[in-house]
Amino acid sequence: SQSTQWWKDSVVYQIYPRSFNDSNGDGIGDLQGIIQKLDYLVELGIDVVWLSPIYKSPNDDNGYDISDYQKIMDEFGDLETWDRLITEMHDRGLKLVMDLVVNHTSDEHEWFAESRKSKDNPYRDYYVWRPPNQNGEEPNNWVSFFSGSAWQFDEATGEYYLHLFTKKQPDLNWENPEVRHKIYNMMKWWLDRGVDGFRMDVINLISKVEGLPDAPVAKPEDKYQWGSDFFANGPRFMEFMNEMKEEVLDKYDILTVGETGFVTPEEGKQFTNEEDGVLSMIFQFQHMDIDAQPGGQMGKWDIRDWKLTELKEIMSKWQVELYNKGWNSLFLENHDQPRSVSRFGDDQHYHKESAKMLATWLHMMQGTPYIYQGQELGMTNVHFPSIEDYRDVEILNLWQELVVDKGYDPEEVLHSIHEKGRDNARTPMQWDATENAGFTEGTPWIKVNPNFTEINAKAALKDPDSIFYYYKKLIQLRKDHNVIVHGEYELIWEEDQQVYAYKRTYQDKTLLVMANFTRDTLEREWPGELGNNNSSLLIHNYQEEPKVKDKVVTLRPFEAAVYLM
Ligand code: ISL
Ligand code: CA
Repeated sequence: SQSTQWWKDSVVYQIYPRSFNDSNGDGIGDLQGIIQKLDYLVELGIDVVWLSPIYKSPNDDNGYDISDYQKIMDEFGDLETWDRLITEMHDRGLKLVMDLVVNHTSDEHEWFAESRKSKDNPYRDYYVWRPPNQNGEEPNNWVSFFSGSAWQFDEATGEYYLHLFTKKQPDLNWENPEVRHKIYNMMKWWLDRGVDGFRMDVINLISKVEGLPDAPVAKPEDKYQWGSDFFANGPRFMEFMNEMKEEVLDKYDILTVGETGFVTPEEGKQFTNEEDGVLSMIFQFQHMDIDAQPGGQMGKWDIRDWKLTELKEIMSKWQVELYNKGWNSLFLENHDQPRSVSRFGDDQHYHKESAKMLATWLHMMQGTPYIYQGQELGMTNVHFPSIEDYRDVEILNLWQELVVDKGYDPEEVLHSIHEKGRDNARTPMQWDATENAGFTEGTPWIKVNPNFTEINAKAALKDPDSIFYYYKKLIQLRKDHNVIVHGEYELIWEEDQQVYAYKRTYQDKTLLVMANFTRDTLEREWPGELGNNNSSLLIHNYQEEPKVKDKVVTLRPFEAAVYLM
């Protein structure tokens, strides 16, 4: 492999183009809008941009339903603008990672248009078709990620097709070598055009268990059941990935990150180790599930209390097990998740403090950090008063199933949407305090969070104490101190339910990270063996330095501090 592993000391910034910056007033963010903001990203200091899908799409799932992999979505621009974008990025030393969505296509992709025509169409086998079962119903009982059956009946041929996501996102049949090779060729086409890597959407769902068996009935009251045992990390997953690696990935010096839910650190090691792994790194989701009921996708709406020790266990397991054996990615937000300051911090009374604390805690760990657009401003969840204000297909399907079909209390469902809905991450980027937060001169496709008058980029750039400049400093620290990239992780104060503290060690350097996850002021005994006088305070999130006296450290609400010794 040609890899120089430049991605190990990089910081990635994720752009959700629809909500980033609108250059022509149609209310939808676009490629030209991104070009206009590249200097903002340079100022922040990030190295890589991961761009959520920009391919041609009818937007049933905002571009995660692709109808042509080699064209640009009309609303976003065209290939010429894209070429300009990547050139402008490379000129500024920024790399571009594209989203690769190949578990499924749009039903409007020409492969599917052909496939559904007849049982003997040459494209029939590009997708997963099955006849109805003996009762004339769906071939199995799998529930879709976005509510309802994972199967859709198609009149033309009297068969069902599989769609793990919406019915406009039919699953590709990876068992078919022709499908795989068309995908590899498409990947090469983009790589030859200059892209620096791929974020691979739900990549570990591509291999399904033969026979597509019924899922175990975990919820007898429901018609459809959670079938991830039969489609996550399936039997041929590694075989397909090795093929992709040989035919495509190994030929380029790129960053690859697999979006892989349902994985253990064991699997993480298998996928990302340097000898025979297949990806630079993966996104694991165990820490994102911490506030959800277990047992499948619907559980995410059922918010559960969690303990700091549970978070410690999850993060530490990944930090320790992948050390020198694989590579982590570090994230608290993306376009599918609520805003971290609202979820894990306090977006009211300790907005700045808790946003900075979370950033410190995450960025000092081992792995490649990802910042989701607006996270560097401390953008928060939005509480739209009505379902009419929401746009996300997952939210709309949930509402249909729970409120319309099953008669749940709308207020309760709306509450869950406020806490966990994906649109929390998709409100327009808050650039300034002018109308529509400076995102568009027209009507935005989704409403702006009303707090844009206070939380916005322009204000942050004027305030030396802003969350933005704090992120900038964290990114710079990673460049200045090897121990942040390479240090071995060790959890300290294991049982502590309020402070998350850990060490990183590399060669003769030790980093000590302390993060108060509560609204209380706490006193802790300064960790003995670290308490020498040569320690320097690298970064902290209050104006005044943390108080360390007589071997006791006082941590104010959401205070974070990092010492180097
Ligand atoms: O959104 C989630 C939580 O509600 C996740 O379960 C998400 O559905 C899952 O991580 C897969 O996400 C990816 O593929 C989906 C797309 O809708 C998401 O935006 C994408 O990140 C289908 O392509
Ligand atoms: Ca636009």
